[in-house]
Amino acid sequence: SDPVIKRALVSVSDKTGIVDFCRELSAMGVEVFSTGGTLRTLQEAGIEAASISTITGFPEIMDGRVKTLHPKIHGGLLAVRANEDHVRQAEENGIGFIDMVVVNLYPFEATVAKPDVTFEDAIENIDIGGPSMLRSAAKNNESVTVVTDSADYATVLDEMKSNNGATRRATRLALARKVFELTSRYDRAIADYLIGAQGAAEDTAPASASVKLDKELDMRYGENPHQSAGFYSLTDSQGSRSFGDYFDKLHGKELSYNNMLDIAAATGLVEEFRGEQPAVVIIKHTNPCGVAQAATLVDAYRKAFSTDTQSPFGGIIAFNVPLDMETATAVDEIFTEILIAPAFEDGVLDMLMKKKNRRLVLQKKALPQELMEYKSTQFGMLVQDRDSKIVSRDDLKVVTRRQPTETELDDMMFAWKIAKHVKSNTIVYVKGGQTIGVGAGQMSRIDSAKIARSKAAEAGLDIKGSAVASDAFFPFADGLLAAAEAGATAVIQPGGSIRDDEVIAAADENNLAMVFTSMRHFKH
Ligand code: 93A
Repeated sequence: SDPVIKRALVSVSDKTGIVDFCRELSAMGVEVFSTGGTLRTLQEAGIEAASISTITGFPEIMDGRVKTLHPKIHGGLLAVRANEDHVRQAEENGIGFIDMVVVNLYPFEATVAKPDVTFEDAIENIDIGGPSMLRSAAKNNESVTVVTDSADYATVLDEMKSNNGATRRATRLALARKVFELTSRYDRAIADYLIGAQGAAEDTAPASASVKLDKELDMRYGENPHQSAGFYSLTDSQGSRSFGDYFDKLHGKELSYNNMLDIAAATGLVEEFRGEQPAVVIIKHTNPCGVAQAATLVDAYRKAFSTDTQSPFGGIIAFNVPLDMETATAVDEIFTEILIAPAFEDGVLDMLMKKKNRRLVLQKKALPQELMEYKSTQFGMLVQDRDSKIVSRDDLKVVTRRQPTETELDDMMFAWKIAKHVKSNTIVYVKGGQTIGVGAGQMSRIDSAKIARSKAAEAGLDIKGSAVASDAFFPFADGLLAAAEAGATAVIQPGGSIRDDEVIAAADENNLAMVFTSMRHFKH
């Protein structure tokens, strides 16, 4: 039969209705035990209640962090009444059964919703003892009634009155379910808050409350001639930024919608090589079709171009150092839409301006890595921090038996920087500071790998001894095996697949050197 409720623990932050509820419990002969604030409220209303400390024999300590966390409480809640051992152990340890728990929690969500909440305030409002009592009581719903919602006070009282001071099993089960729904929501809210705090600790800028857009450039059309378009400068919590702040178009036709996207892609990638030896980035439809670094800019250009001698036509080329005459002359042999450089050496502009349509763009300064990035959908705008992080050599974790050679490490780091700027799924083969094959934007990683390999073959480049980068982990060993078969000897990838063990074993079998970056670079 249903257990008669004799002893109740009452500990509530929200004291709504608690006085009336306990008055009735008391009238039915239920002994009420309470924590500090609740006890005061009840006693001030003239209700007979005792301190929880009379059960625990312990004071509330550490600013109330520890008030009900005690075996005399949890033993009293969790003991299975029908279990002889439990009953004996309760007796031996002076534990009395507790038949009812009335608890609502520290108002965590309301606290963190306050605009001026401090981190300390949020942390102090994580209730530990409350959920513990709720969960103990809910687990033992066979014998214990747990009430966490003041809306249930009346129902519970009515039932007790009509059922000899006991609740019914179905009611106890429903109340127990309510507890676990509450505590899972509660923990979710805490985790979400900590995700935000973690972002702040990692120094990522919070998204602005509002963004203002102002038309900066008219465009003849959008992605296609039947779409109208314009370019807007923006102002957000980080200040204002516009195309004109960073770039000067020195020559050529007006910039198009697609040009702007390609300029963003080209400068994003070339900036990875700022301050390093000369680097050249050739972009087509926002993806790099050739990237290289060399002792001279003209060599870097020749190497980048050799990756793919078809796609650069009508492409965009960006340089990390001033554009010199020798390189400009080499570039002039093919038709390109835009050349972007941090400076143009003497005479170079005059020479390049002979082609009327080719746009020449000066990048006046670097785009700050901490700028937030916007991307629009038909239904609103997405805001995120730039993918400004890149691992250093020290961050790489070698997971294979074979350590990478210095040359392999150089190529892996180079490939990784490029992979970050290629649309996912991304596979990039690199050898000797030059892209050998780039596989971009495929729905399957394997297809990207196939494309990268066939691009290398088409360009007549030797893929043997190359390093391969993958923007996200290889889910299975097959992608890695394909790279090994193609001739790659070193692999750089984030790692983190549940099949990493298989992937590593496959790498070892093929004598590959593989490193994990623990950071992926999806690009959509
Ligand atoms: O700080 S706690 O996590 N430590 C505890 O041991 C504990 N026991 C109950 N918070 C604890 N409580 C919570 O105190 C209850 O969940 C309730 O929200 C609140 C009631 O405190 P008072 O009766 O002092 O107002």
